Amino acid sequence: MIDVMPKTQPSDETSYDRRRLRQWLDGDARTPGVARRDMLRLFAAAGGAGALGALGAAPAGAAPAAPRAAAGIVKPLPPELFTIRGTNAETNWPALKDTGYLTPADRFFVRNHTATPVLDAAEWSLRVWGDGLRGGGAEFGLDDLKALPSAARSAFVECAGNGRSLFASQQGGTVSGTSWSLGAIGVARWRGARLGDVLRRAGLTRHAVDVMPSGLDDEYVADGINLGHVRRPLPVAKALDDVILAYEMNGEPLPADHGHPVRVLVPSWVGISSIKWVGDVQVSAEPLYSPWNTDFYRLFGTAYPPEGSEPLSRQTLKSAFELPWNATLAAGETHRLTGRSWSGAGGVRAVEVSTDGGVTWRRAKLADAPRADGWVRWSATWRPERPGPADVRARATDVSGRTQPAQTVHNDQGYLFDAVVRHPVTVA
Ligand SMILES: Nc1nc2c(c(=O)[nH]1)N[C@H]1C(S)=C(S)[C@@H](COP(=O)(O)O)O[C@H]1N2
Ligand SMILES: [Mo]
Repeated sequence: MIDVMPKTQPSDETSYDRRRLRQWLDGDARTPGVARRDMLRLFAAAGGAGALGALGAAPAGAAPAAPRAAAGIVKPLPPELFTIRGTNAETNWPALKDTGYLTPADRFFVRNHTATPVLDAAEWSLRVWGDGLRGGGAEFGLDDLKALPSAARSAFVECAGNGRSLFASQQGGTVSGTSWSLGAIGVARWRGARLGDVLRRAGLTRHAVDVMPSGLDDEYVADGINLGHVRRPLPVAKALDDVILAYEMNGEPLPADHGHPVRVLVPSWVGISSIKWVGDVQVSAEPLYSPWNTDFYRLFGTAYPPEGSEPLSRQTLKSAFELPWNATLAAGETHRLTGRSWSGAGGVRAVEVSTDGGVTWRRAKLADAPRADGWVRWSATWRPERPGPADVRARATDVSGRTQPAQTVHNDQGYLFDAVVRHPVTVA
């Protein structure tokens, strides 16, 4: 077992993305047969919740009267642990209190474009193919992957749209997509084979530029248009750096909802990179495109070029309290507020808390050292005196020196919300 994976080559994600953006501008990046107009409409339709406007938007974290079973999720979804949003299940933050560093699988959020397929590990195999390989590619069974040296890493999986509802409830914006509060994240210990080892055994050449894993779940059909299997290209530099083909989550075989028998795990990147139920990996000497790196998972809006930003890669910086939305706290008593903060840019090194509407801030006590790809747990005490409505705020600073801003620049699909969240409470 190797816990720290050596870097195989310096990451050149940025130059890669620039090149890909040029090709996008040249018109090479379209999803075949689907116009951008249609894609944006589809995206709005696909979120399950439709457009989230300033008017009529539910406050973040307010659980609608939801049915207890989300179509297509296998594990139980008790209401104290999850809020169901269409085909997805959001973790309720209070359910993470006292869970320790790792998120137990029974309360880890689920984001499914369609439904969880129940796959037989004995029947499963992974095909690696494409013109970035020499020879005709290769096929790996689960035993083949387990015969390779294993790598393990504690890392978050977080949806790029985590916190999306706050664009509406806190900033008055209108965004499309699943109306997540802050619970589209979990941290697990993932173990598997290095994607790099598999690619090299399959005959990787130096001409390869992109690697595209594809899921075995049903093809994603939105508004009558079939977008194919969920898939998204990765630059080969990232694929060789720290990506795992994971067959274990927290020491157990991967559960069905999280990709059994094997998922891709791309540390620190947006959740869509971590393809579940992976069935094949295309290795290409040309840049690859899918709806998930062209029309989805880029930033669109007035602050961005008409063609959108570069494809999203690393996650941003966020904090959340392990407290119900609109929690009631007794006046004149000392409360221990707890929460977690995380960053895709190498870990969180400081967290401040404000209980007076952002006028004064004090250092939270950190329970963890900064952890790349993970979160830090923290706590702060508060003795509210005056009854009435109030809010609590947490503001993280990561090891790159970035601090959560007061406001996030708007983007139409509501990705990467990183502003300080005003978490409402009632003092009684
Ligand atoms: N095959 C497949 N992989 C997928 C998805 C999917 O719907 N199908 N959803 C993606 C998205 S958008 C996210 S945020 C993560 C969620 O992982 P989880 O359900 O294990 O929490 O899986 C990603 N991988
Ligand atoms: Mo996601």
